[in-house]
Amino acid sequence: MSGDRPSKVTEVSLSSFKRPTLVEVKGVTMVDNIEENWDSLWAFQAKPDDLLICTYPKAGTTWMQEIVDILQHGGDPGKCAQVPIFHRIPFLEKFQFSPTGLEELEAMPSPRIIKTHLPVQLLPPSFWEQNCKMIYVARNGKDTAVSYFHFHRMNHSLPEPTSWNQFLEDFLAGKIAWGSWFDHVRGWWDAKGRHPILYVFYEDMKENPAREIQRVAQFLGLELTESILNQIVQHTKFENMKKNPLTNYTAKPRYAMDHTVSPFMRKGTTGDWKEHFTVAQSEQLDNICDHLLGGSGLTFRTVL
Ligand code: PPS
Repeated sequence: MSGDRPSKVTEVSLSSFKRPTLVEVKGVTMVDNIEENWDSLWAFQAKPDDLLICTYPKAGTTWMQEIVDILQHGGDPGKCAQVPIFHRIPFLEKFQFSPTGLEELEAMPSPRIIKTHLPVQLLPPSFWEQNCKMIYVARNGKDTAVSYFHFHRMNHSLPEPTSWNQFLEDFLAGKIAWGSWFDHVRGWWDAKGRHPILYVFYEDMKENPAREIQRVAQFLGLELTESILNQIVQHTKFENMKKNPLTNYTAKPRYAMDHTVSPFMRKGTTGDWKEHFTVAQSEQLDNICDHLLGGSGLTFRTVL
């Protein structure tokens, strides 16, 4: 299977491809095609052995997807299906391209691994009813904002950003696709007390990938030998995933993602935000963190 086709048109070019607009879904800012398909998304029927990987965009989703897929295949990347990661683990709320995420999942045998960026209150209820396991990956807000800004530039499934300053203003106000980062990371943090959710930090994965992969394996009830663990660490290193066409998103057609504007696998570091934020912008984000995450026990590292 190659890249996706737009669901509504057959012939497209970079110039004619229409980026989505933003709308509100139950008070959360979303791309318009999610609102248009909301009823079928909400009615999604999860199965008890579905595993959900949830993130705010740009938190390290693809990294966790690749780790989990390899873990589920006995630690051998060669045993995973030789198709891009976005087909192996469908994106639940993908509606702009055909097949949609819902169609891909319908056709997929169990056990399924599913990717979503939905905030906790918008997750289809069947996931809770079926008591599905969930892995949530969170990344500090500053690096997330920078990564998301560059992703908006190259990914035509998102509105085109004007400037970094405007984008950050919208990010801080939660007026971007998938809503407020602050509400997202906190909502899923609070939910982990009531449900089998493994909460993982991108910064911890950078600091000690072996330790975090081991945590994921334990959560999934899998035992790992030292050599398999090392193999997974090597295979999922940023440099290796960046050059792997099955993980670097170059299999998407150029009308969907233009890697000449900014590569999907861009920097893969903690602290790149310092190249973008002014001191005032950094303090502003810190203050909102204090206000909105204060008292939750949830804290982020912005340098390693
Ligand atoms: S998406 O589109 O929301 O699913 O994107 P997501 O995969 O969550 O995030 C992309 C960012 O994660 C970085 N990345 C990695 N970092 C470290 N190690 C590995 N293996 C890795 N794989 C992906 C990717 O480079 C994006 O971050 P930035 O800061 O833009 O480089």
